Amino acid sequence: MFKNRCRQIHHGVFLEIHFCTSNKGKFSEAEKILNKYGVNIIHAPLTLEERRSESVEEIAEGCALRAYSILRKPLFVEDSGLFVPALNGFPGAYSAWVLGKIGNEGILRLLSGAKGRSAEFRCAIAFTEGKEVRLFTGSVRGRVSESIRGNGGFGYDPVFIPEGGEKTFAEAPSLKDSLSHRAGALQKFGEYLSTKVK
Ligand code: ITT
Repeated sequence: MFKNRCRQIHHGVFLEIHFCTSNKGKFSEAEKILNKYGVNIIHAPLTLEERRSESVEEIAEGCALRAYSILRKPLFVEDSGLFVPALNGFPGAYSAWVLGKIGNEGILRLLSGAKGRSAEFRCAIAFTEGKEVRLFTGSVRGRVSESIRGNGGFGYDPVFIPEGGEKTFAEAPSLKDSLSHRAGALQKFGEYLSTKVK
């Protein structure tokens, strides 16, 4: 079924894949990028239990298989997190939980007086049609700002400044669209989907 849908791209019809996520911000970023590759994504707002791991790849892989057991359709999930070396990689795989508990204010508090403010966003997309799981990863380096700035984006965007810049992702959403961890992984995923139809 998936292959038939892929072939339809040649006749101007979009390929459709479900994106299982509870995060609307992730969904709209993915939609913008994958549309450029002729892929139409359908939002499946599932909240999937995540396995305990430090690795976004492992978490995404487990979630993809769990989601497939529910949906039984070609789908992808995405796990991401903010890794801060001065905090030994925290919040990392616990990013969603930490944001809910202490917010960006809490991250700034944890870093007051820290030796460095460097940080990295990592993202892993896991795609499955039921059997194997394919992974596509992306990352972006930068630093945690001194204050919360900007209204765009979501999550940690108001405190993350990408390398070489001065504005947070929340202050420069179009910059985020081109160089974020998610953009990197989505571009690789889009390329893969394009080659599948050739
Ligand atoms: P899922 O249903 O897709 O799991 P989630 O929001 O729980 O949605 P994760 O488990 O991957 O997502 O947790 C990632 C956390 O890191 C979450 O709090 C996000 O808000 C945050 N995050 C991820 N990508 C981000 C980005 O591009 N900008 C800012 N914060 C981000």
